[in-house]
Amino acid sequence: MYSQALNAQTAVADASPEGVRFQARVEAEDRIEPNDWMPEAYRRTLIRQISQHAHSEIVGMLPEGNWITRAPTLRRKAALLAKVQDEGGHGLYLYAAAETLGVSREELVDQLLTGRAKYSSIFNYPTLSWADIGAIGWLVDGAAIMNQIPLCRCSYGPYARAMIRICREESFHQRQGYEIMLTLCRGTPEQKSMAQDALNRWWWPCLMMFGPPDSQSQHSDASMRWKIKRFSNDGLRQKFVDASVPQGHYLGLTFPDPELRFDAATGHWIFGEIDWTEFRRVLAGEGPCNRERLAARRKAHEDGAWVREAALAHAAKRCASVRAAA
Ligand code: BYC
Repeated sequence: MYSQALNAQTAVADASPEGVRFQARVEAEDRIEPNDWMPEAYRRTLIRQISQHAHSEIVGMLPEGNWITRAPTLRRKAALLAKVQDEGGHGLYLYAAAETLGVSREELVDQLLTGRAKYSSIFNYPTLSWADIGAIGWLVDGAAIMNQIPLCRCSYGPYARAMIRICREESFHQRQGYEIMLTLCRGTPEQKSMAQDALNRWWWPCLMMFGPPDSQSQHSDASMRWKIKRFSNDGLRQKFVDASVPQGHYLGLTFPDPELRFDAATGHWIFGEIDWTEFRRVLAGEGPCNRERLAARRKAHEDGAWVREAALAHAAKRCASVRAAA
């Protein structure tokens, strides 16, 4: 309800002189910087999206982190460890980008830990086998790149700049995931069937990552007008399907969608109906791992309390010694 009300409000263009100037700058592809005037609704939309994005990176470390100790070789372990660390780094750049909009890191973390903030639905699914790590890299990071490349041109400077480095790293993640899938698909029949099982379980949740259908996307109109979003949810979902289906076929895998077919007239892959009831259930906290994920983040936060206290005590001591020396 809140979101619908907010959208209705943001969909109306700001007709004040500042609002008109702001929109003209956006349309001229000028970057908006933290100290520039911006409509309050633009600021709130960015805080919402950037913080959800940051939370997704941090919660997204959990399903893969679960496999670091069980990666099949030292090389796989090193690559997975580096990938999970990259995700932690992405979360930090994104929290820093959100902070430039006048919200504190503590407030954002509190919203996540108290269940008031959303993070990507995809991270509420379990990683049951090693092939899931391949499928996540190939498909989840693949979907993330499809969504994030246009964000490198987002109208808000700090978010756009953070996305450039994030996209470079995501692209490496996607390749390492596809390479895991390729190795499994060229391996024993058991390995290939693990890869198929992972694709069967991750395919539909990956399509949900792009958000509700355009007809139900509350924020799209305002975000497109402000050039935060450059493509609609359905537009990006179609691009992802078009890119991924030939990759899956190259692996010799089949997609868990009997309606999937290539439409020569449009050059697109047509796919079946997404189960939006499942999507809404996951967003409402009823996905397979929602409770587990939040419990893990709360425990990490509590376990890290001593680090925050020690850092504050250290900073206070340094301030005191600088003052004493002055
Ligand atoms: N899951 O009006 P809409 C990663 C919410 S992490 C949960 O279309 P918008 C990675 C939406 O927030 C990838 N919630 O919204 C990390 C809104 O709710 P509120 C994360 C979703 O913002 C580790 C409501 O539904 N990527 O790459 O215009 C390992 C209505 O939706 C979802 C980003 O965060 C969802 N899937 O469009 C590997 C990218 N979809 O706020 C990989 C940045 C929608 O009104 N975000 N909702 O309560 C975006 O591009 C946009 O926010 C979205 C949604 C396309 C996701």
